[in-house]
Amino acid sequence: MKPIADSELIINPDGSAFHLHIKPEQLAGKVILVGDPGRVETVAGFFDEVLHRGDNREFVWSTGSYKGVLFTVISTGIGTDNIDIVLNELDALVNVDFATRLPKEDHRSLEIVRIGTSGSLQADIPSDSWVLSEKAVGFDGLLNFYAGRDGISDLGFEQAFISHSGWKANLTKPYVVKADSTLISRLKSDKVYPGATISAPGFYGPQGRVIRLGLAMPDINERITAFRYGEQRICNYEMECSAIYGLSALLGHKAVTVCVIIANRLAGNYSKDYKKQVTLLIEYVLDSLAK
Ligand code: R1P
Repeated sequence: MKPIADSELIINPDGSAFHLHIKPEQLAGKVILVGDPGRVETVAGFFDEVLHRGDNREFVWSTGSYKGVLFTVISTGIGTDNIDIVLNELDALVNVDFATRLPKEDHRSLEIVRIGTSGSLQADIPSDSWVLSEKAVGFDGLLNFYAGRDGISDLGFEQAFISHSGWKANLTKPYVVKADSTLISRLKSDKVYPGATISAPGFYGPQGRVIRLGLAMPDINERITAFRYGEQRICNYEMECSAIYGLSALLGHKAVTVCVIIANRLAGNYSKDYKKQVTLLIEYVLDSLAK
C-alpha cells in the first residue's frame, strides 16, 4: 500500500493534524464536540486536571480527566463543512500512522458526543429543555460526496420526508443517519426528549427564518412539525449533527448529539439564560460517559 500523500493528509511540522493542531498522543478516546469555542473552557472547567490544550482558528481543544476518565473537548465552529474537517482529522489521529502515513491495521473507534444548542420544532418541547438526537436529517448534502452514503442512510425515512415536505428537486437530497445505540442508551433518561434532528446548511433561510428574504419552501417548518415516520418525529434544528453521524458511521466511530433548546420556533420565544442549561447538560454528559 502507498503512503497517503503529504497533500491529502497534511501533518504540521510538530506532528499535529493540519487544522486541529492535535498530536495523536494528545487525543482521548472520548471526545466532546461543541460549536462555540467559548464552551470548551466550560467543559474543561469540570476536568480534575488538564493535560494538553491548543487552538487553531475556531478549533479550540483541551484534553483532561473527569472522575479519572480521559476526555478531549474540541470546538467545531458552525456548520457541517467544519465537521468534515474535524471528523476526518480525528479519525486520522487514531487510525493512520503519522510516521509511515499508512492506515493502521487495528481500527480504533472513538466515542463522540456533540453538546450543542438548537431550536425546537414541536410545541411540547420548550426552551431550556434537552433533545437527544436519535437520528439526524441532513439538509446539508455533505454525505452525498462520500461513497457508501445510501448504505447508511435510512432510505425509507428519507423518501417519506421528501414526499411529505414537497422537497424541491433543485435542493440537495436530504440524508438520514442514526446515532450510535450504545451512546443513546447511556444518555437516555427522563431529562431528555428523544427524537430526530435536522442539520441545516444555514441559520436563516435553511431553517425557515424570514427576515427580508422569502423562502423557496414557505411552509417547510409547518410540514416538518407535522411529519411522522411511524412513531418518529423531528424535534429540532441545528447545524452539525448529520455530518457527525454520517462520517462516524462511515469511519467506524460512535456518535450522538444532545442539544439544549434555546428557542421554540412555534411559540416564537427564546431562552432567557440558555448557558445555565448548557452547563447542566455538560455535567450530565460527562457523568453519563464517565460511569
Ligand atoms: C448557530 O447559532 C450555531 O448554534 C448551534 C448550531 O448548530 C450552530 O452551530 O449549535 P452550537 O451552539 O453548538 O454552535
